[in-house]
Amino acid sequence: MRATELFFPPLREEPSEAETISHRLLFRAGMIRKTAGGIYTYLPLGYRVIKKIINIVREEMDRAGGQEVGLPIVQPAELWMQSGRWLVYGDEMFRLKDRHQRDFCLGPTHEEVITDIVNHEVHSYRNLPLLLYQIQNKYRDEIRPRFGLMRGREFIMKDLYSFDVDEDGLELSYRKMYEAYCRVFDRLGLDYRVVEADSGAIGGNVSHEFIVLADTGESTVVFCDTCQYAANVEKAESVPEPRGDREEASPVQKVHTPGQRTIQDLCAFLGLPQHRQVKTLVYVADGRPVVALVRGDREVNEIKLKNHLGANQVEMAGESVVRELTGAGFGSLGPVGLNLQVYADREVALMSNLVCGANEDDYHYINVNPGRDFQPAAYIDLRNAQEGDLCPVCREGRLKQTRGIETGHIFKLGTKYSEKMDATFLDEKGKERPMVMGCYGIGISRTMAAAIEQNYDEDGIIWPIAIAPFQVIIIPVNVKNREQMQVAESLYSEMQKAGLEVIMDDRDERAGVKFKDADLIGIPIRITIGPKSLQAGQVEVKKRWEKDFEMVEIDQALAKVRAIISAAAVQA
Ligand code: 9G3
Repeated sequence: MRATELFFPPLREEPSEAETISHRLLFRAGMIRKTAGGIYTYLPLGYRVIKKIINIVREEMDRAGGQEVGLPIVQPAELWMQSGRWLVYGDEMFRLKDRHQRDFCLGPTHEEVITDIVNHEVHSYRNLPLLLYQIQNKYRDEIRPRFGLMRGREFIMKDLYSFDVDEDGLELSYRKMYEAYCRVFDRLGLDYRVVEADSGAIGGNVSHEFIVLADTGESTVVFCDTCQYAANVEKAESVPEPRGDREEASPVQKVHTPGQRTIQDLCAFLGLPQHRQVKTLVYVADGRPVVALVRGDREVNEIKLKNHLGANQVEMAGESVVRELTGAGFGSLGPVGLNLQVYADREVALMSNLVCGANEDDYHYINVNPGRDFQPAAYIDLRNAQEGDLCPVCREGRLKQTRGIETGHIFKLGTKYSEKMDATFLDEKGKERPMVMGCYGIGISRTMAAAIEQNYDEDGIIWPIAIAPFQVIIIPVNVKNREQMQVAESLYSEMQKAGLEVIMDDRDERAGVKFKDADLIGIPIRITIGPKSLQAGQVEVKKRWEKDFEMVEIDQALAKVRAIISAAAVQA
């Protein structure tokens, strides 16, 4: 490819609404353009990266025994009614009507479609297990599409579905996929962690996320500094640890605390630390009010509350609802004398002489003791695990916290869909049984963005070699200099013949502009042909991820480039 022929509209200025580095750089490097909110066009350089990610994913799905299919994007509502999910996703689902006024949706995922196919076409245990996958656009009408490709409304996903005769079979398929995903992310050259994750509404209760580490990631993961435990904080189990400051229960006292609303206010006003207080939060779960209690220095984990209640929807109650239910506003709430369903984090049971709101504005209770002064409906794991917590698995190590981007998520689904979609098979005894399923996703377009979030510097993108749009860029400093162009052209054709992905920057531009664009786009290897180097019969070879460059004999350039590529490659 020659730069003068490449459809490459670089942006000199920063796109205004871009909030994350990958969004900015994908724009500036002429890789994507926004067609509508959350809807993007991939320009040639960007699409080359997408295709490379897809190829690696496809190879590893095939190696794991996956068979690629093409599933429809336009899905009939009937299938979603059969699974009972047509109304579950509300506005997030893109819906449309055909000319006969029949309801369809643009596929946000494909459990219903694939299970319907398997239901009609597979009837015997002899035809199982089956691993079917596709790589296709998905549609989800996010309320706030943001961060460019990271949270789009149309995005590219690889989704694979496994069908087995029983749980043991699912265990095998799940492990095969787990290992295939590790090979994918190793080959992509990304630093990732596999963490236990919440399964959400999809069903089943075992799932793992593949998190590409990046400080800008939306996912918070905790991992043990001693054993292998790692989990998304949505799922991570918290351990109630006694603080060793237990006291004899003193009599409750009601204290006038004018204008004291926050935990911090009360710390100062009462001279008591955060962990001697309790936070009382009112939620509405599927329309019913519930109260959550956690220690003052902790955060409520709403996913844990939702999972414990088996609720579809859990959201904070507004102040007016809170006032109606408790007689007080935020900041003065407490469990004492509250006739609502109260769930307390297990740590609260270990507290003594705690402080909480008196359910009366400007009044709090001190010396409140769980059991004596209030009885929660249950003590449950209700708080977010935090850095420094005891590890719930080895109970020796301490948890560390880091951030990242969820680029893969694999689930054990069990029979949830096969029962609803009647996907059954006859076992060897002729007995009809529901298939046991798993589903496995990789966000292709999100992975491209995540790769940048993890690999960039002040000059632009630093693509892992496996997914760079080109492996090598040849830059003649002065395209009007016959000698420089001669060497550039011969290296260009030599590398092309050697099967390398090489782009020649033959634009009549100042060298500085060419270097900046090469760094911005993130081409891993840059070969510069300039007057000084030619005098010595050499060219400059520079790796994008290093500061300095090497001088190499012209006839050694190809060998040098090959050595750099093979040193960086992870075996396929
Ligand atoms: C919907 C809408 C949004 C959704 C879903 C359905 C997420 C939905 C969960 C999954 C689970 C797995 C197969 C590949 C890996 C992920 N958002 N999920 O089911 F109708 Cl609007 O998609 N599916």
